[in-house]
Amino acid sequence: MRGLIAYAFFVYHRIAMSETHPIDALKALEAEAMAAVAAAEDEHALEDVRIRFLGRKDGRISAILRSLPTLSPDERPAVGQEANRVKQVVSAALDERGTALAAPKAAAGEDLTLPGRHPWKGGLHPITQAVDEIWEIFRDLGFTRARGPEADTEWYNFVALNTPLDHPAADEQDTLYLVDSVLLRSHTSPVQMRTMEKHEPPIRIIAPGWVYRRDTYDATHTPAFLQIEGLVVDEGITFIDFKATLAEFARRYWGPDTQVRFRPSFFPFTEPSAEVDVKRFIRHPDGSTEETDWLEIMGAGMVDPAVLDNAGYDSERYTGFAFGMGPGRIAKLKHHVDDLRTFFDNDVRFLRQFSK
Ligand code: 2U9
Repeated sequence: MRGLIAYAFFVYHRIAMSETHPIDALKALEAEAMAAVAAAEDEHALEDVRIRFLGRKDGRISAILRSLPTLSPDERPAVGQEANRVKQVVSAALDERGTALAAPKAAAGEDLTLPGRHPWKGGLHPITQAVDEIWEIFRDLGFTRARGPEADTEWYNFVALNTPLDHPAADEQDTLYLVDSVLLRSHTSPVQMRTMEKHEPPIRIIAPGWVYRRDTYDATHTPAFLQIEGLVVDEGITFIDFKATLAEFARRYWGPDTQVRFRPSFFPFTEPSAEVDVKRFIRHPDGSTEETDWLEIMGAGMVDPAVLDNAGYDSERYTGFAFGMGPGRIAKLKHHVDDLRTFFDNDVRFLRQFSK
């Protein structure tokens, strides 16, 4: 009886061993892998097959190669050789199938060597970029940024700024009134008035923001637009500070070769007043330099003493200068855009050209 049990165990063991003999297991695995390669319908499925059989961590052929050290020394060389052969055969089949699957795409005109497409993630609007660049230059010159309400009173928007309500600039036809004597600011100047009321000199501020006018929408006007104004008030501020600061700004924005010109003008809140023009010298990649016409970039002037008095400052002691510009106009000049409306049509094919 004992002998019988021992014999049965011996036979069972032989069968079990022969079924799991590594060489046989490898042959079965080879057949299985080749069938899986042939059945893979696309590149993703093919990659799954590669990982399942040849993956370094969990690949089944790799597992057998890794188990070589556990085999007896006389079995090891044959199993090792067979495992490497299967690995090569399956690997070659994978490559061949990969090429076959890619062929129709290449034939259809897809260049598989091109870099991948990256969806555009958006960017800052060109006028916002102009606001940022202008602000950063004045920040570097020691200015701080100020803000105020977009709905304000006639006093802050006009009267305090030396602009009587019967002045053409205060015409109801040009201003968006909300209720009696309250309006949408037509410039950012009320911000400077309010800042002066709250703070003693020295004042060095930049006030960027939206302003509103009853303008028709055309190539040079939009009823809502961004403005950047600046104000400097202190003891001993002269016309030299005024010219030097604005010329320095112009050269930092338009380039060190830029020429600056101050033309006499008139604004109710400044005296004397000037319009500032620049002449750009654009260097082209071929080495040539293009000299532009004179371009008007801003209005400016020494703050009228009456405005300083309205803010509660002693106009005998303090002087200052102020300036205002439209970043929409600046962006137009910079990018050679001739119609302001293209900035607001929100056609991303146009706008994305300006995002970095
Ligand atoms: C205070 C005192 C003075 C601000 C100024 C201009 C000249 C000017 C225009 C440029 C183009 C407006 O956007 S635009 O249409 N601005 O020409 N602005 S001086 O003067 C001030 C402001 C506040 C208290």
